[in-house]
Amino acid sequence: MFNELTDKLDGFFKKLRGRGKLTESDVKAALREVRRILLEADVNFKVARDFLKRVETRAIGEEVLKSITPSQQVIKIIHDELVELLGGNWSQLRRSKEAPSVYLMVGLQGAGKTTSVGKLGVYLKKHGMRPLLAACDLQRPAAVDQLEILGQQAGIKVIAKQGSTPLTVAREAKLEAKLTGLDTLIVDTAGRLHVDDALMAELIELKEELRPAETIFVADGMTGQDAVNSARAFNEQLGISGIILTKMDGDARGGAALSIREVTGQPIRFIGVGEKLEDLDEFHPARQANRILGLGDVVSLVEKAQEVIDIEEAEKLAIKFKKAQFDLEDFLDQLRQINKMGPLEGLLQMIPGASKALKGVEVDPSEMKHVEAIILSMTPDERRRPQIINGSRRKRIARGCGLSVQDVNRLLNQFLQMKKMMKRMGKGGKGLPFGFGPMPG
Ligand SMILES: Nc1nc2c(ncn2[C@@H]2O[C@H](COP(=O)(O)OP(=O)(O)OP(=O)(O)O)[C@@H](O)[C@H]2O)c(=O)[nH]1
Ligand SMILES: [Mg+2]
Repeated sequence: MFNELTDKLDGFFKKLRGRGKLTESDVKAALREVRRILLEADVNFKVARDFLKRVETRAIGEEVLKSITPSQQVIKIIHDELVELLGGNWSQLRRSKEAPSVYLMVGLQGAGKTTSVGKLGVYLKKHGMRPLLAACDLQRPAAVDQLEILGQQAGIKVIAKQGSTPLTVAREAKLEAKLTGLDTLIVDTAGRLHVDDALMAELIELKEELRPAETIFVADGMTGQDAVNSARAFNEQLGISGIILTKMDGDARGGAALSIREVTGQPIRFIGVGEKLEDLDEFHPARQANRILGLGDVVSLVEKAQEVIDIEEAEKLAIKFKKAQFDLEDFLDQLRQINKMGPLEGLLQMIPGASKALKGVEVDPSEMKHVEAIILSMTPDERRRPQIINGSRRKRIARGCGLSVQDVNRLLNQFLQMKKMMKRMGKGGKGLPFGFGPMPG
């Protein structure tokens, strides 16, 4: 959904990462480029401007520009501000003290309300709720049929009454939920082509009657800034508490997703990613920001690495990698550092592309003791020049640490692979894991 935006930002970050040092004017120029990218993705003009002002204020700070990885830091700041822009933490739907908790679904015609009623029903059912659906769109006869079909597919009961009024159906549905012990009521409503007084009057009446736990604005993500503007209008006139952005599987440019929270002050709770009942995803700002920035979870990796990795050591190591002077002692040091950061597998998944590149050099943390024992059984000369470790030396090392020759062989293979990979990464200028290097100069 954010593919185009992600591609553009990715190209931009690659350029930025290639820089060793950054000056204030570098940062300003870089942010102008981000601004252009955001506007091309149809982000609201004012939202983009304010967002970049916040990023700039933080990025021009002393620590960032003087740090060893200024470009990484700038990217991290963009990421953090993006998470905030998208709403910070994802929060569960609110529940009412007294059952049923009512979710009133509102929005313009064709936005995806009825479909989303079904999807939300399926989602809540999966999460242990007992939902009931109410067909309160009585503008179009087909709307009731549509919801009844969705209810059948989802195995969820639908309250519907052709020829009645929305208010009557709503009242009946709420009573039915109470009487039958259903804890959740999701209410479909009619849409209009434009925000108009008649539509709002009907919705206000429904809202007063139902006192919903949430009033959810359903917006068509493909319509970009129109979705944002109607969300604002609904919020001002009716009051909404959350947003579902639909059709995010299509070629939505992402502008609505990036602007709607800031403009309305209300969070995106879910996104619709297809026409099927299961095609509803929770909208987690941090994950979405990672996706938009094409970062994998590199941000938490940088954070973790900063906590535990000795920067000076890492710098020295990076130079060794580049010159391929990396030996078994460095290998051991590196493994110890990595080990401090927690399970390796999880870490690798956070680095885009790394789990593939590092395949075969993964070390189970529980194997660390073995690795240490093997390397410590070697003479200092062997550790520095592993190529001298022949068959008889392997046997001696194995005996020394109480492990088998195969264990020693495996370790030496892992080492060679890591060395090869480091050399490649150093040459390609792609940067080493953890964002250290290749060092400038
Ligand atoms: N691809 C895709 N299509 C969707 C999504 N959500 C809804 N649609 C489609 O959009 C069209 C309109 O959806 P509805 O749920 O009927 O929209 P509505 O807001 O209830 O429309 P009205 O009742 O006429 O106001 C349907 O064809 C849905 O299948 C989505 O997340 N992805
Ligand atoms: Mg509908």
